[in-house]
Amino acid sequence: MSAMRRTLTLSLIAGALLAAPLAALAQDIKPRLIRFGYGLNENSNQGRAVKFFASEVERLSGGKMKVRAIGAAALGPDVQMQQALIGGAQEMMVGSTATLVGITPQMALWDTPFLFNNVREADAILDGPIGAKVMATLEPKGLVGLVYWENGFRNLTNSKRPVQKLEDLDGIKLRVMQNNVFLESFRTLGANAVPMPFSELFSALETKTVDGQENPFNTILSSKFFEVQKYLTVTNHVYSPWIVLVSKRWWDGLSKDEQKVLRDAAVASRDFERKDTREAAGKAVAELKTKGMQVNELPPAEAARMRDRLTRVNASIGANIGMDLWNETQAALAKLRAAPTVARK
Ligand code: TK8
Repeated sequence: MSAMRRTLTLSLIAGALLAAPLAALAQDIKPRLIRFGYGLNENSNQGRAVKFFASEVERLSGGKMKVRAIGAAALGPDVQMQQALIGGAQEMMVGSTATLVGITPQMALWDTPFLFNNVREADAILDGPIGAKVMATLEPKGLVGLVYWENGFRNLTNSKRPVQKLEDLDGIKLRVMQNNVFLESFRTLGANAVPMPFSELFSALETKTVDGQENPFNTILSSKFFEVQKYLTVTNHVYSPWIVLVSKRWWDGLSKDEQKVLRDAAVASRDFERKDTREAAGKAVAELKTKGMQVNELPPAEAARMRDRLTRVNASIGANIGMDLWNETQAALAKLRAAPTVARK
């Protein structure tokens, strides 16, 4: 090897040695970018909470971590985002627990009709050991669950007729989430239930591909379903949680400090989100009436009939999620219901 070539080789090696720490340094300075997808509009309880989470992450990390919030299902519907997280192509999302049943059957616990009587019960179970146990089933599947947010108690809308009794649902083409409990539940009620991603719902209602759907008051308002749905029936048939998810592939590459930032920001966002969601829900019905929706409560006898029919799916939910989890949940709820409620917030 000539002297010149040796010098060249040496300088190339020296260059490579220098470049390595520089690259590491650059990575330290460049903020970690988190693509955070969600399904609703920016102007919704979901959008507001994602925004809050983003600012918390930035604050807690001193600007070293940055959330890019991408709403309105621009990164795809829930199921597609879940796959992107598992594959590592996207870092975070928030979406319905109901669309996760294909990944982990235990999530179907939350789809049980009339499982929770009120938000106090929902908070206690979701934030307690049972909520954590269900969340933990995601990890071996490539997803890390951080917290549950409130989507809310679901209510029924349609464009055909006011639902005053069970039989009014006969033949109504009703969009449901991509989830067997919902499908079975509404078929049991006599509706023609069709599973469909949320992102396709507005135009399906507009073009009358489906006649109706069910979602919490807030979503009916923020997604402008009042423009294409005349009748709203207050059923509160199930409490829907949302869940904040992280790609496990990506999560495993974070430092302990970075993971802590995300966990802390998630807990703060949960408290913000539930408060905001409950305040907004309290005002949403009046607003929906102003927008022209005709709202009715089911007469108590009809509500009881609906409840009776819907809870017929309970046995199959128990079998799917495992009887231990089912019984543990029922016992925890019984204990909560027996406890004095004076300490209620
Ligand atoms: C938004 C959905 C929505 C859910 C549904 O991505 O699909 O009806 O209630 O909140 O997750």
